[in-house]
Amino acid sequence: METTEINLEQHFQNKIDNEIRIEPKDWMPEAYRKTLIRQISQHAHSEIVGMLPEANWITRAPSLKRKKILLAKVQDEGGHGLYLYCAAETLGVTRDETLRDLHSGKAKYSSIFNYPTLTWADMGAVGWLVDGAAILNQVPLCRASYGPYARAMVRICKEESFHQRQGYELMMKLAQGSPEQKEMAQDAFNRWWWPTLMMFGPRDAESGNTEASMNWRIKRFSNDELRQRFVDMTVPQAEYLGLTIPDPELKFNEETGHYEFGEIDWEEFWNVVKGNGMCNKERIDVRRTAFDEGAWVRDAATAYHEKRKQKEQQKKIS
Ligand code: FAQ
Repeated sequence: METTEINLEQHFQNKIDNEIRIEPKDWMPEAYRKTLIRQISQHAHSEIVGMLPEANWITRAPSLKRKKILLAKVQDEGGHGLYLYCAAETLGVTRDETLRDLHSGKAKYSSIFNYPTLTWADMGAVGWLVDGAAILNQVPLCRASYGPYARAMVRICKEESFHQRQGYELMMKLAQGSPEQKEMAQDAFNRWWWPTLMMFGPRDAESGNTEASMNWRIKRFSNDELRQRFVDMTVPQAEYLGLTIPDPELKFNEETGHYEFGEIDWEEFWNVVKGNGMCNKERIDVRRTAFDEGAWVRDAATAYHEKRKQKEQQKKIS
């Protein structure tokens, strides 16, 4: 490494260690830039693919109020995707490139969105559990070292908090409803519990990116730390709803003050990540179709931009 590069790297790491944000025009090591592009674009893809399992239920929501809530939530997720694609663009990658990687299956997105939403209770379970897990993972990202990512996360977390609450409220209504409604809530809980624990990523021992991401203060907590936090937070919430946690090994450890839980099916996790989950193919097909069918909007926006540019040039000449 050249002396100037060592100095630049030292200066960069000093900024990180002193909690000074890195901004798009600042020097940064290539590996830092690449890891941010990887994480931010995967995060953006998760948001827009994450719209699909819930969008399936908009037309079937049981009341106008629930329909409005669900519509607003799904729209928020589209917005989160946009902020995150913009944040990724500040690192020198185009939106076309990131989307191409999603459509070709090269880019990952969260495993959780490859599970089907079978009943209305799934809308409660997704909001309560999936958004609950997302908040735990994302609040620390508001302090990520890269400015555009951290700032995008502030607004995203505020909206996720509303998403989590509406999910819990929906579950509460079902859990306090008729025996059939309670059974529906329990069934959704049973199906979403384990996939939600997988959202936090592989065990720390198998998490290849954590060490570097923590040194760069992109990640503040490891996958296992956040997963444990989620279990500790969610078990009392489930108890309040009168639902049973689908894990016979779950028990509270008085000494550590934490819940111990059963083994996650890591084979299932990696299978879903590799593209073989229940809905992987369907999700990507829908995204590709939406992209192709939206080509006319992008063409119209480009043509309008060109027209405006020409008009401005003509004004300058005359
Ligand atoms: N699914 O070394 P690590 C949401 C991959 S947004 C698929 O531990 P890292 C909002 C990982 O990419 C949910 N792949 O990786 C919403 C890596 O592969 P690579 C998304 C996974 O980055 C709610 C490999 O495994 N949230 O829910 C998963 O240090 C409701 C090794 O893993 C974010 O993206 C997984 N679950 O830690 C929307 C938050 N886990 O890239 C709609 C930002 C790991 O080396 C409805 N991201 N992999 O080929 C992060 O915090 C991190 O990237 C982690 C993974 C924690 C996800």
